[in-house]
Amino acid sequence: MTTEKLQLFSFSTCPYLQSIIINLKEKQQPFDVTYIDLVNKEDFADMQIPIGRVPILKVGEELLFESSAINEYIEDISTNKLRPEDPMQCAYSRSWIVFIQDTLISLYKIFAAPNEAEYTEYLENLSIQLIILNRATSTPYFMGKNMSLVDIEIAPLLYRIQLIKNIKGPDLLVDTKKLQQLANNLFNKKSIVESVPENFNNDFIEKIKGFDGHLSKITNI
Ligand SMILES: N[C@@H](CCC(=O)N[C@@H](CS)C(=O)NCC(=O)O)C(=O)O
Repeated sequence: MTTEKLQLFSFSTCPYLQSIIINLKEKQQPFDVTYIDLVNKEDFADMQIPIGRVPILKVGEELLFESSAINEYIEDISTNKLRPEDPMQCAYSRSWIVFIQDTLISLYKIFAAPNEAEYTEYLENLSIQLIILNRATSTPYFMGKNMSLVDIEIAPLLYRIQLIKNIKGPDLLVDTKKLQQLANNLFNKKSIVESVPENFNNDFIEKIKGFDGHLSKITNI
C-alpha cells in the first residue's frame, strides 16, 4: 500500500476505469475519482495528460496512463495480490488481458456501428472472440479458484454485455455458458457492484443513444 493519495481521472462509462476501480476495491486501497467530460477537456488541459487518453492515475506529482500498466502498479504496491505468482501463469494471465482488451474494442464497434451491415459484421467478430474466451474460462473465476487480474479486466466487458441484454439488445452470452456463469459469479462481488457510479446505467444508455447507430435502433432505449 502507498501513503500517497491515489487520484483517478476518467469518464463515468470508461471500462478501463472500471477495471482499475475493481482492483483498488479488492485491495481496499483508498482513492478518489474525478469524472471528466471527454468532449470538454479544457479544465483538464493543464494536467498535460501524457498521450491525451484516460484513465489516468495521479500519484503525488506522477501521472500514469494505460489501464493495464496502472493495474500492474497497484499490484506492485499492494499486499493482496491478484497476479499469479507462477511466471507461466502470470504470462498466461497477461496474454488473456490483451485478448480481452481487443474484445472490448469489438464490443465498442457494435455500439457505434452506423448500419445493419457493419453491425452484423462486428457482431460476428465479437461472437468468435467470446467463444474463444468461453473455451478458456474456468470456474468460479477465469483462471480457476482464485480471482486474478484477468477477472478485473473481463468484468467491465461482461458488465456492458449484460446491460445490452437489459435494454433488449442481443444476448451476447447465449452460446457461451461458462462466460455467463463467470459473469454471474463476478456480479455478486462487492468490488464489482461498487465499481460504477450511481448514474452509470443512465450514462451508458445516453452513450449508446449518442452513437445513433444500429444498436440504438434495435434496443428499447
Ligand atoms: N489501452 C488504453 C485505452 C484507453 C482509451 O482508449 N481511452 C479512451 C476512452 S475509452 C480515450 O481516452 N480517448 C480519448 C479521446 O478519444 O480523445 C487503456 O487501457 O487505458
